[in-house]
Amino acid sequence: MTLTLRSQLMPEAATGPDSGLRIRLRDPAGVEAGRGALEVHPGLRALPPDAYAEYWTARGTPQASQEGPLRLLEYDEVLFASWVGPDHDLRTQTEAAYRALLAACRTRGFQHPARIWNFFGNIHAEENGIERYQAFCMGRADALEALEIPQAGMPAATAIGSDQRALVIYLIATRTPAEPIENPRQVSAYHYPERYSPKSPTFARATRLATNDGPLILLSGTASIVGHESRHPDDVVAQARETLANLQALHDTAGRELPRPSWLRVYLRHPEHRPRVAAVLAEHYNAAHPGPTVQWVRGDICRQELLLEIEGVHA
Ligand code: 3EB
Repeated sequence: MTLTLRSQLMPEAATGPDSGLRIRLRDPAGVEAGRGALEVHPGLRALPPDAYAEYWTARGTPQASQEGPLRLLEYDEVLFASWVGPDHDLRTQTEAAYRALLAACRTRGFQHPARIWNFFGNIHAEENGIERYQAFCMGRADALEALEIPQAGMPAATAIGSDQRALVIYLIATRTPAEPIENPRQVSAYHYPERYSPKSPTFARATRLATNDGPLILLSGTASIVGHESRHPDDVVAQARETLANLQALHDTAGRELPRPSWLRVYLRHPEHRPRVAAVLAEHYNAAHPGPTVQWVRGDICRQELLLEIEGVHA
């Protein structure tokens, strides 16, 4: 049986589906649950004027549950899960979060994480002698190793520095595996040389799910990285173009016949870069009618020199 999974970025003022997973970029970081909905606030700041809420809906009557910092919303073929906890001693916290999240998924028969988002504060600060992004990567890698998640089973992912002191993780898991997609322009993150992190980031560049509405492509956060190296350190326009070239290469690899992106989220280190990046996006997607809905967010990208990152969904 194919699964039903739909994703939408809707104006905040509009009435969205009343059940499913909702993401609202709002302070403080946290989760609201109840009435068949799981609402996650990653603690990021959306850039005005437009305000969107992200909705994920699935088929069936949802079953909500909670185990400490873990919240779960289970549908027939899809499980949404979230974790909100402290982000000090990030390696330990991340490992605990991933172990708890993935164990809860497995117990319910959802062995395959297809997409996961990670947010925590002070991403470039040092902790126990390493940068906190590296500490996060180590905790995550430890948990995936312990749970024996193979490279072919890695989810698409986002990891962004927020302005809050909290670890917020949420994910989408399925009973049957999503198909990972790697980018021919980029070294797979799990093969990055050690200098980026003593234990490599463990994610796929994108994952593909077959749904009742057709193929769904879940794009990981994508930046101006070619091979494993950051490109155009001081040039936000060139970074935007390189990032779009990466997204185009992913689309070409997944299959050109697949749908275009329906929505994108752009994380900007410096909000004042928005008009310049928006011009690059407009140029790139101007042939698409309608082009993707775009949400703009203030966030720190995992490498200091990277000024933006783009994630999204093709549907
Ligand atoms: C990169 O390509 C940019 O560690 O989960 C993008 C998406 C990035 C996910 C993660 C990191 C992660 O390496 C950074």
